[in-house]
Amino acid sequence: MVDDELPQEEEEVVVDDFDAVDLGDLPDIPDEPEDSSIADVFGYDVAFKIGFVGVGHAGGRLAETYWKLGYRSVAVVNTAIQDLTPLKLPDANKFDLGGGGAGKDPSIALAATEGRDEDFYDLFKRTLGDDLDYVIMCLGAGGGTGAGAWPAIHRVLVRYLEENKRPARVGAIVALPKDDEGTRPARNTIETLAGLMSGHKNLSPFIIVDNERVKAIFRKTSPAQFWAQCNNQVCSLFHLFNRIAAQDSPHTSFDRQDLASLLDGGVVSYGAAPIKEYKTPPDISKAIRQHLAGNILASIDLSTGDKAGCVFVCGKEAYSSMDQELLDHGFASLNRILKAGSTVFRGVYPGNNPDLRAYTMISGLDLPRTRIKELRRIAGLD
Ligand SMILES: Nc1nc2c(ncn2[C@@H]2O[C@H](COP(=O)(O)OP(=O)(O)OP(=O)(O)O)[C@@H](O)[C@H]2O)c(=O)[nH]1
Ligand SMILES: [Mg+2]
Repeated sequence: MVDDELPQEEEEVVVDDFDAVDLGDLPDIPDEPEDSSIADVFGYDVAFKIGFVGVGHAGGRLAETYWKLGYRSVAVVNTAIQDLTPLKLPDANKFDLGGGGAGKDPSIALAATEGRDEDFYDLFKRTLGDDLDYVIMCLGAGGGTGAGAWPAIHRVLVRYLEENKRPARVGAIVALPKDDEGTRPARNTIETLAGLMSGHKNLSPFIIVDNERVKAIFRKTSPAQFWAQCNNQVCSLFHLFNRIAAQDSPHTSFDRQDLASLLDGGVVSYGAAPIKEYKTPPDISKAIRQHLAGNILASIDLSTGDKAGCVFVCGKEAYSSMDQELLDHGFASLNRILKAGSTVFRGVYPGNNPDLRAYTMISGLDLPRTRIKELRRIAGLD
């Protein structure tokens, strides 16, 4: 090192005559804007900050399930205090519209929301925080409260996000009734779906749970566990995508942008397939197809989808010994299931699971037309 590159010792500056300039009374400097974000409690990163607003009994339980997973931007609204009380959420996150329930009549809940916009706004301010990437409304389409109160919740959520300079990305998780619930829930559902799809709401992601399939899949579950297990399946799988998209893989990462493309694509469906045998290409593609077709989300023609994410989580043995071409075949098989020209976002992660698992989300789907037809018939509309 040459001499003039050596650090120079700083010369001490001595101020012996200090003449202050007269600037009058200096205005107060405002404090840093208050940080009103609400921290989730996962202990690991997630890709997006997501808030959940549950409306009605089903919606409240779905939102509570997200709270149990570690999300903290959660609010629930009901017309029946008796449905709010059992939810394991702080009282500040619950909002009672009053009236003791809507008795499966959405017009009662709609009337109960009139003039309550500012109450909803305050609830969102108190419970959701201001740094949200998405907010998802959760509701049962066949009841009275969820079906009647969601339009006001949606309207105020959009305003809340806009005023907080957040993208107005609002999605929905909607539960369809079982056949044996009868005419009224079926009719409410048809009207609710029509409302959710009308105008330029662009609800995204739009997740449709079919309770007729829940009934079939959880038929051996005790009544005490029934809704908890069903809701947990829907919510924990969705959450897993949010978690995976924040993790780097030494192989192929499914990233935040990939997940955003799927969540912004409208109607989505997702499934998880454990793949015990992975010797031949069909072992992989068949497992993926079966689990997308046999889960509790409403059955949708997958060939209407235009984007998918497929993440393989490989146990040690699979990661170190299986042929890479099997995974490539799995990705390619999804491309063939979807609309021509579709995109499949890929992820391959080494995991602690003993087997191989495929987690798949498909987006840009049509509505579950066959199920809607059945519900129209039950509603006496066809
Ligand atoms: N997936 C799911 N569906 C549910 C759950 N609870 C109720 N449902 C379904 O939701 C519909 C009834 O909606 P509720 O949420 O109970 O009704 P509500 O919105 O509270 O309306 P009212 O009780 O009429 O005031 C039915 O079709 C049920 O099958 C749940 O926890 N999960
Ligand atoms: Mg209710």
